[in-house]
Amino acid sequence: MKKGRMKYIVLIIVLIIYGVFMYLFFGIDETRERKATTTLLIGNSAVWNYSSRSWMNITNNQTLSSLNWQKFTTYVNNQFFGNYSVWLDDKWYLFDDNRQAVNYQGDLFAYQADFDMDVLPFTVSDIDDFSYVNQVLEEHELSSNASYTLAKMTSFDFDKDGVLEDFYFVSNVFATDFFPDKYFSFVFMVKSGKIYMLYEDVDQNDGTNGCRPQLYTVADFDNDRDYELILVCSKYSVQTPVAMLYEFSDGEFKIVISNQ
Ligand SMILES: [Ca+2]
Ligand SMILES: [Ca+2]
Repeated sequence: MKKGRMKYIVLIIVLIIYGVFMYLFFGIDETRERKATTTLLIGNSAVWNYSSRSWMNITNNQTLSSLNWQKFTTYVNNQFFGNYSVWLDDKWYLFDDNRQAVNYQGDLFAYQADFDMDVLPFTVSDIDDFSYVNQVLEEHELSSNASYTLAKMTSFDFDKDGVLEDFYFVSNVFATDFFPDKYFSFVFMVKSGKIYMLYEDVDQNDGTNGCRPQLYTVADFDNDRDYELILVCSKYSVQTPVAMLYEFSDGEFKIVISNQ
């Protein structure tokens, strides 16, 4: 009799532990996934909306103007800038709570979301070691003895494993003091000695074609705990740059949404 009761108690305890375990690993996950609706302003390049696990370009003027006077969390040149109301004219203007204009200089990233977005600050610096750049140039049959109009890098822990990844940005587009036969633009990540390409463009150079890539924002835009990143590529004398949001999955970078 006593033994039989003990069995039930053990069974109930096991069921409770199982229930708590399932809640922690699946229940919380589902709660987090539900909170993933956001609108992103990528400077003058794009306005993207994410809801029900899908991305959408917002280009409709009526929808865009419906964002006017709405409050956004803003970053300028990858630094937190403040919570301001936005207003779209020739660019996004920012206003404080007293509707006083707030000036900003540089690249604006702003979001509105039903969750606190994890935005990763970073700074770019000159490339000190060109060995990976030369490897990429040689793989594209370009001379490693190249002149550049862009040669920058930055490092951060993109996959959150405690080790920094290096991101390289190189290009020779829009050169004025030299004239290469071919232009190139590359953006790639190096992790454990391996190159992962984000952006590659090589073609005949006419001095004004191609575009100049730039890392714009690194953040967990969809609240799934993995970082994604936004590249912006500026064309010669064209107003709207190309904007692309990348995710890293199955060992490669994929474009999730672009304004093109
Ligand atoms: Ca890492
Ligand atoms: Ca994410």
